[in-house]
Amino acid sequence: MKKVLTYGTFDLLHIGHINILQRAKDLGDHLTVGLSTDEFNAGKNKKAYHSYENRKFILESIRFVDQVIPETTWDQKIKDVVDNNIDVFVMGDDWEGKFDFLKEYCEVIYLPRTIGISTTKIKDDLNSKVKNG
Ligand code: C2G
Repeated sequence: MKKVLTYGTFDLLHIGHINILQRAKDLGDHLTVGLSTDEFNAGKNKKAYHSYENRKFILESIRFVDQVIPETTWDQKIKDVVDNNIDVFVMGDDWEGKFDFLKEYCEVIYLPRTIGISTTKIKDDLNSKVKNG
């Protein structure tokens, strides 16, 4: 069984998230998602709208996702790859090169981001609608 691993916050789930989850799953037979905890997000200066528990259940409801594990630190990836027998690590190309150290342990693939959508854009668009009516 070819196992794939990716990480993220996956807040306010949108097509960009679904696209990368689908493409990640298509690279193997099993997809594990390292989901950023609320505490870890604070370290990324991110405050997710949905709690970790809700983001986890939402991800587990997606047919491309087989397992969700917590992401609590930047330096858990090697252990996650080894402990979960991961063959392929996948991230969006906004992270291009940042995780090449994993190449010793598994294949590392950066996939093109989906243009025109992000959680930040959703929040900004909603805020401007509220302001401009
Ligand atoms: N993504 C994408 N296209 C978008 C938006 C996001 O392909 N339009 C991808 C990102 O590249 C990432 C994944 O969706 O691979 C999750 O994005 P975020 O939830 O924003 O995750 P991020 O804050 O990048 O956290 O240790 C890695 C970090 O946890 C990644």
